[in-house]
Amino acid sequence: MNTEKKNSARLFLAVFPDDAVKSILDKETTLLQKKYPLPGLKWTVPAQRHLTLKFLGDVSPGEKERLIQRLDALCPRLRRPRLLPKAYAFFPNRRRARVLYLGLEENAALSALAREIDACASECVPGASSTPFRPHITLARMGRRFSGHAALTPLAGETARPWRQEVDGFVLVESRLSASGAKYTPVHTFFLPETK
Ligand code: 3AM
Repeated sequence: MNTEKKNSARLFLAVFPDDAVKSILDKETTLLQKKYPLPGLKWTVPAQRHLTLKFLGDVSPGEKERLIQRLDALCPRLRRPRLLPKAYAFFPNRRRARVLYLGLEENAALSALAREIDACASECVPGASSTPFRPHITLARMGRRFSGHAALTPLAGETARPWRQEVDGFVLVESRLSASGAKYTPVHTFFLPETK
């Protein structure tokens, strides 16, 4: 294995909720946990909840440095979008759900931010995943043996308690996988200019 490959890190770009939103998500998720105490439903921990803007996969040190430089240079030309919650839903669908998430509103500013980041990231990290952008915050994951899909039916499409967050930046995060789940470490923060 060459050194670049050996030193690569599993990275993604994400927006983390601010403290007010974190607290709302925490309260809402606690209510859901009480309402749906289903075995095999693994709830995300509050500090890890985020909106993924772009999953990059394994990134070499050289690619990482180039990406940070390019995104830092791009940020002053980007706009701050708003995050607004929509409804609870499932990936890939309710019957075969592997993920329970809170869907976010797909407004033009948020799509534009994701598009600009995607273009820049794909150029700097040619092997980056090309999964379409579906703004969401993952709340729980289902293990292979999870059998509570029918019990979760009432939650599909249920609208969430409203909140809003202006996105003033985003973070490059390293994800280390282990048997006890993923551990996230922030690598670099990118700042978006104030809206005039
Ligand atoms: O929790 P969310 O869905 O926002 O699902 C993974 C998680 O996003 C996603 O990247 C985030 C941090 O791990 N992810 C993991 N592997 C992926 C892949 N191969 C992936 N997204 C696309 N392709």
